Amino acid sequence: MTTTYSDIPLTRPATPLLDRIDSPAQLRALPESELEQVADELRAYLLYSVGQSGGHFGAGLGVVELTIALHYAFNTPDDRLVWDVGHQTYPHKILTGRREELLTIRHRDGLAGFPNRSESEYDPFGVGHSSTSLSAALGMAIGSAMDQNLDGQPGRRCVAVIGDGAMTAGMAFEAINHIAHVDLDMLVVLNDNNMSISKSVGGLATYFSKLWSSKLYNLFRESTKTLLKAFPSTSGLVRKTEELMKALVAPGIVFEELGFTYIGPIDGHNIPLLVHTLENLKQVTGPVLLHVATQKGKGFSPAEEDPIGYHALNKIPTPTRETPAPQPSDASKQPKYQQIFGDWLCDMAADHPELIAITPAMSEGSGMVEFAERFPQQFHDVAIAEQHAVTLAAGIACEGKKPVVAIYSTFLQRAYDQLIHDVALQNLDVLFAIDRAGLVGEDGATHAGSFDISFMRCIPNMVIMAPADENEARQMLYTGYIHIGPAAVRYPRGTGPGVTIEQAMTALPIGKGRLSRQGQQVAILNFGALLPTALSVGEELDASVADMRFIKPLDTELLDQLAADHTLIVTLEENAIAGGAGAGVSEYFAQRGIVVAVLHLGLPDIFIDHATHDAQIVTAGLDEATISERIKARLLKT
Ligand SMILES: Cc1ncc(C[n+]2csc(CCOP(=O)(O)OP(=O)(O)O)c2C)c(N)n1
Repeated sequence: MTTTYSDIPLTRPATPLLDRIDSPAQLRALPESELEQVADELRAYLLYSVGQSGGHFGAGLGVVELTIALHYAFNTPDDRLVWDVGHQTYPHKILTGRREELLTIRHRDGLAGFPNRSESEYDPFGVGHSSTSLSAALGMAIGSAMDQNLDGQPGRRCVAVIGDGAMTAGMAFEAINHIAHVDLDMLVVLNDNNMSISKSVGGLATYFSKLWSSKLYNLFRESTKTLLKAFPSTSGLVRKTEELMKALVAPGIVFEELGFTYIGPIDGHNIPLLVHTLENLKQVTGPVLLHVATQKGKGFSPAEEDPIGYHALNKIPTPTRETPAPQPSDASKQPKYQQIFGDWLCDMAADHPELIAITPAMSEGSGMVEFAERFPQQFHDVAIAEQHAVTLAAGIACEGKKPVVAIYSTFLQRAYDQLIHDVALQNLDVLFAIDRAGLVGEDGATHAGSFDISFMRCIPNMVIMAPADENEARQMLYTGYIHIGPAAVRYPRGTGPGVTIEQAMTALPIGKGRLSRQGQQVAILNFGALLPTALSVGEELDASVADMRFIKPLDTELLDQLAADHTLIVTLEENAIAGGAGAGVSEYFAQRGIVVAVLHLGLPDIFIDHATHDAQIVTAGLDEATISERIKARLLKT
């Protein structure tokens, strides 16, 4: 029985058994009868630790028992355990020698929020984006089979753990198709909690729900004890086991048809059942899919009741630590860019019935919850399916409607061909609201929106805008909406400088920037959210500062004028320098034969690890002091 907590401990709970587990081998040395206690202590420690550090929450709580059972049954790290997305791996990190460091998770120089190959040998695959686990684990299974053929030893087992949300992505389907074809030994654990970040949507979710509520599952639950007795846990009675398992397979199960041995659904919080099932599955050859039913937020009542709100948790602030008041993350009242987008969407939809908003499973993060409630007919959550989201928008645009694709910069990477081939090449009328542009802080490099300017700027027909403040964001969204053709507005995570937002919507002239400060000698050309920094540096150095607004088309008139009046042009953006907006400026000068000194400031050619956004900005050399130093140093050479 899982212990259910209702408070987050503010002092470290006693975890005598867990404290003795510094590696999965030590876990495996325990008698099975002690695993329930390990689960209780692990959950208590997880609650305490995430309360101290902040971080992903509900998904980890839901896989405490599954994580224990997997490490107990499999010989990790030799056997490969590949977690999908990786936001649920805090229990895995605790059991794999990172218990004490968990308090540093997502902090600078601390543990990463996701599995990371350079962090631990127990993390065989780095992750952060969803639905990669099946392909990666299949690749490992192929490698393992090759080694096995060489030395004749039994191969390493390869296990992928994938959520029902992640299972909705094209990549997962592609891998399932190929796994059946390759037909190697491989275990896929489907961790089905009926939740993505929001409620899981789509035909697959409905199908899983049917399996859950099927007579078969109830029968299975009731006869668990008998089944456990019948499962030989260590013997090699493969045939008997397979026959028994076949009996559990519902006729017509999709996965069976696709070439998997399908088992389940089984209770993902029942450790003995999990351990015995996994032990037995080791005897089964070929691809196996074990369907495990879990509850997101399990064992912490507020998260069980509100799994969406408790997907992640903010660190409990020190002054209030005496009064435990766990807050789901994003509880702050400050208007963020995400809210500005959501408000704009509602305001537009009220007058524009042709508006169709699309999200690939990120309606909360993208600020679309109110819109979804008020305009359900104009809202499509397509599940974790970025490629589909973009081509769906293209199709909608073909019918004279106006799709707005709300998508994080990092996840748009998945849909690059769709952006080029399906939208831009056909010059279709789609607006992209690109969220989390630039560095994103604690989620780290996997989630950074570092590349969208570079990868969009080279695509014909695109109009690309970057607001410097909240009001520009609103007006740019409107500008992109009424523009006919593909347009993108890229805005950062969190809050802006706090300017007044005009309710009235006014289209900006396409390809026109504005001079924010007139100075001399140096002109800082700012693209996007770093304008306040640019203005401070401008004050210090008496430099001109332009809010360029458009990355494409560039305001060439303004460029001509600034190049003529200044000795140094500095471009500033929170995007990779390589191929970024600054590169566009230099290309323009080169084409026109304008000779002027140019300094590009942006994200350097490295992946920037998790830390606060401010710390990441310092790492990138984009803080005020460093920018000022770099400009002064460059001036000395001009
Ligand atoms: C390609 C991609 N799109 C979106 C996300 C954002 N995201 C992180 S977790 C998550 C939900 C995953 O649901 P599921 O696989 O069921 O795992 P659970 O959280 O329920 O354990 C989403 C959409 C992502 N990580 N990667």
